[in-house]
Amino acid sequence: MFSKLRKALSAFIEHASRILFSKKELEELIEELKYTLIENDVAYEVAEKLTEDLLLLVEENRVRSRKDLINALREIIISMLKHVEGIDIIKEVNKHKPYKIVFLGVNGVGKTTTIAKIAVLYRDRGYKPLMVAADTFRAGAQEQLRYHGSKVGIPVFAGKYGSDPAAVAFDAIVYAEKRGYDVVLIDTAGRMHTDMDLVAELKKIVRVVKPHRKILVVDALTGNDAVEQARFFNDAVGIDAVIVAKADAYEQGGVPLSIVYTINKPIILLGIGQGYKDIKPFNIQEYVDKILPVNA
Ligand SMILES: Nc1nc2c(ncn2[C@@H]2O[C@H](COP(=O)(O)OP(=O)(O)OP(=O)(O)O)[C@@H](O)[C@H]2O)c(=O)[nH]1
Ligand SMILES: [Mg+2]
Repeated sequence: MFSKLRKALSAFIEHASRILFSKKELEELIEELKYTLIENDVAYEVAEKLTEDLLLLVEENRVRSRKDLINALREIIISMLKHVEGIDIIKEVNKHKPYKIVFLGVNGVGKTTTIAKIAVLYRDRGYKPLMVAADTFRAGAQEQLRYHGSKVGIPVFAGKYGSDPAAVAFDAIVYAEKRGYDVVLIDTAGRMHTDMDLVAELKKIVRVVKPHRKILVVDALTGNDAVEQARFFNDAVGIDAVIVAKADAYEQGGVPLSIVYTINKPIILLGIGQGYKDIKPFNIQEYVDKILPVNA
């Protein structure tokens, strides 16, 4: 996980540590670092901000050793991630009943699997989740959610194919209220994010459902595209948080940092495999520890 970014940053640190006495050479190396970061899925504006902040510290003579360099990078990256407040979708359940989440994302990113994983998280903590198949368009979409539901033993609410997804979601909420469900997890259609009909449909679902949270799922392996999707969905519908799926198979590493910095929304969870337990909280410290070498 994230090993290429770590390799790139480590190589930079080793090289830079040897030329700390020459500000000019160091500045050139930092400029090179910008492009290495971009190659590892760090969005352009993020790579630019990171290297500019580092240059500033160099100019202020605050980078005099390898240790300073690692500390500087660590602080810069943490501050880019920390200016966004996290949210806890487990704790929030206690504030609303039912607690409603609409999941968004383009096709194939891992949305349905992620919803099943989250339903399991809630169930394991003693809550009663309901999963809702609000994709009434794509053949197989409802069966997929039903399949996961039967695997994990969590109920699924589905409507008829061709019916209005917003109406299905609305009926699901009425159903959940009557039967005492704590959480309603709504799976939406995942056509391409450039599809304006889809945006209209998602807006309608949001209007009707009035979700407590709108969560975007992205596939880490799509790199910069994941960052673009985050930007697109945030502009079009507005999102509260992001889940990065397939982090287990992802080596470049720049996607989490880029998403948080570009759209100013937290990453709450990482998908780390195909099993139903393969999900974990995104932790800023852990992420930084993974992409930077040890400070020794
Ligand atoms: N390695 C890995 N695979 C994952 C992860 N999450 C999902 N997948 C796999 O990604 C594939 C697509 O997952 P789905 O959940 O069907 O994706 P979706 O976004 O619902 O796709 P559509 O409904 O077809 O648009 C499946 O083979 C999942 O097992 C993850 O965190 N890690
Ligand atoms: Mg799906």
